[in-house]
Amino acid sequence: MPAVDAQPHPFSFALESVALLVIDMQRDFLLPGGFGESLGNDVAQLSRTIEPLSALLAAWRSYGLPVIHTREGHLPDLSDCPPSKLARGGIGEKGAFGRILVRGEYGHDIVDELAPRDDEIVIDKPGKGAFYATELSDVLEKLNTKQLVVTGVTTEVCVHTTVREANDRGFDCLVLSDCVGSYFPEFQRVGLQMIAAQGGIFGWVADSPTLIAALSAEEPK
Ligand code: TIU
Repeated sequence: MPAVDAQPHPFSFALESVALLVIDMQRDFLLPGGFGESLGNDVAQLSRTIEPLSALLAAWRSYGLPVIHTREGHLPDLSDCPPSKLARGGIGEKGAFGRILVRGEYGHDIVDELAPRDDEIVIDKPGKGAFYATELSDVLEKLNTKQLVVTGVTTEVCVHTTVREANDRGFDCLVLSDCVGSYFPEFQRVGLQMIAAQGGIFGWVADSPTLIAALSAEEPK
């Protein structure tokens, strides 16, 4: 059983019961000219995650382990978007990459470097958390998943919400510091601290080279 050197203590997982979650690595959050940047955000704080995440995906896929991607977005008629979210603006409006966070639009999809493979699961979610109003619980039950390695954007929004949801549902979550990103360096730092504080109040934190090294010591399943 691999054990990853992590905060606040080593994270152990079994190859038979672990899955990788890649949260919302969508063009509209990551690319210059997209929705995120149009809000005044520094997208370089997010795009620095693409390279380590690509390397992690290559290692993970070589072990045949499950990968689940998520995308935040809404139906074209926005019927699944709560009025409070709609009122804050942006969603459904015309952006540089199509209607913002609307399913089927170019900006809603995942960046080319991290494109899901045909055998990987893609969960479309209307909220910040990946469990709310999605099939994720059923998917994880079918996979017999007990532990999640969590990556993606943004650290303090969709990653945090999903990790909190997962923790409450009994999953152990390892969050990879170099594979999650926030537009705000302070939120990145504090967001990671919040996960591992108080004895790992809702998760563990390590970096991807440490996880890849632990994985490399194992035989593929
Ligand atoms: N995926 C995700 O985090 N959605 C957001 O809207 N994040 C922001 O930080 N805005």
